[in-house]
Amino acid sequence: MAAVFIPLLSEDAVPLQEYRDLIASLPVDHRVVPVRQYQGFWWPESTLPGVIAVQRHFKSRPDDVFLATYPKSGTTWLKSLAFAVTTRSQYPLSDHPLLQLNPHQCVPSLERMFNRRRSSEIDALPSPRILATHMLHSVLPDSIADSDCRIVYLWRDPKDVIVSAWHFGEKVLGTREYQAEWPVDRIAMAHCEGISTHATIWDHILGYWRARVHRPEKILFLRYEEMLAEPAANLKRMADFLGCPFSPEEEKAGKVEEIITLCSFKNLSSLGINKPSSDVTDEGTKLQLLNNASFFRKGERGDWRNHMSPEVARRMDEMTMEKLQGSGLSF
Ligand code: PAP
Repeated sequence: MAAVFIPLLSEDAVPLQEYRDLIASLPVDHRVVPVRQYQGFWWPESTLPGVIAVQRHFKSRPDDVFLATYPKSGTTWLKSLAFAVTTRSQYPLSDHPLLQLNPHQCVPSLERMFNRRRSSEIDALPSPRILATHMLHSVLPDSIADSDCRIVYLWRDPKDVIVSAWHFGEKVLGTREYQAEWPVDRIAMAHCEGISTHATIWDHILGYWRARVHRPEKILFLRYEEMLAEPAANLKRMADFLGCPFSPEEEKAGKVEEIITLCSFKNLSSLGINKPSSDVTDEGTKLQLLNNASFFRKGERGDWRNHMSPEVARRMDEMTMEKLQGSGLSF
């Protein structure tokens, strides 16, 4: 697989204006950040122009690879691993772009690039491209959903997703008042009632899972907790799926472990580029307040225990069981 490499570019600060009237006509909710209801789901208002633009204008290529995630499910990690695995013959791991760039600068987020009027850079990428998306499967343009493109879907314990999003929310909003007004338990319970952005975590997972049932060879399901527990086996699965399996020589030379170490939370979060002082590029209006360090917090499983009451955690688990029941996907 060829290199996919997005160099650092100056950020265009003016978001897409084209769909302003359409978006202004959609139902709105201002309780946390402004969200609009579009095609049956609530979306952060700031990301919606990019979603609509992708639906209307994105042209996939048969050999595109999409990394699909619900926000805060391990996107940054998945981007780094997929990028490192597919470009390993181009870059020595000792002098790798991931040592100089945040993973979000190596693998572009589709709707963000469209939102920032940078879709021409996506068009200019050499094939095969690696692109990321938080869009639900049901709102993907037909050019992706009905295509031969491969999709790697990463999911994570919804309780930890909520906790991670809660911490991130404070950074996005730049205020501790948010955390006070919306404690984790309140966000989790709202989520159980279907009040969320990007659909609920369960609907997001199930959308891709059901699509996978129809074309299992094209959609790979990975789980954050399993990747933490068995990184080598899961990395090899991903490499096989992406058409660049590790050779016996590479395995013997320790290439799998080297990539795992390069992309580990410990390593990436310790790099200068991912320290709080580094500027982030390529974010929507709200996210301009962020810097690269915002994508690294703990990188563990089970942090929900420190933030969620046992009753609410039980409710979340019940929801997970109920939603996944009969799907063939086990929690
Ligand atoms: P995004 O969807 O906005 O891009 P995403 O990367 O999915 O964010 O979520 C960040 C989470 O992934 C953080 O989890 P936490 O809040 O529970 O700690 C972050 O720490 C974790 N993360 C980032 N990089 C890694 C990594 N290399 N290994 C494991 N977890 C990671």
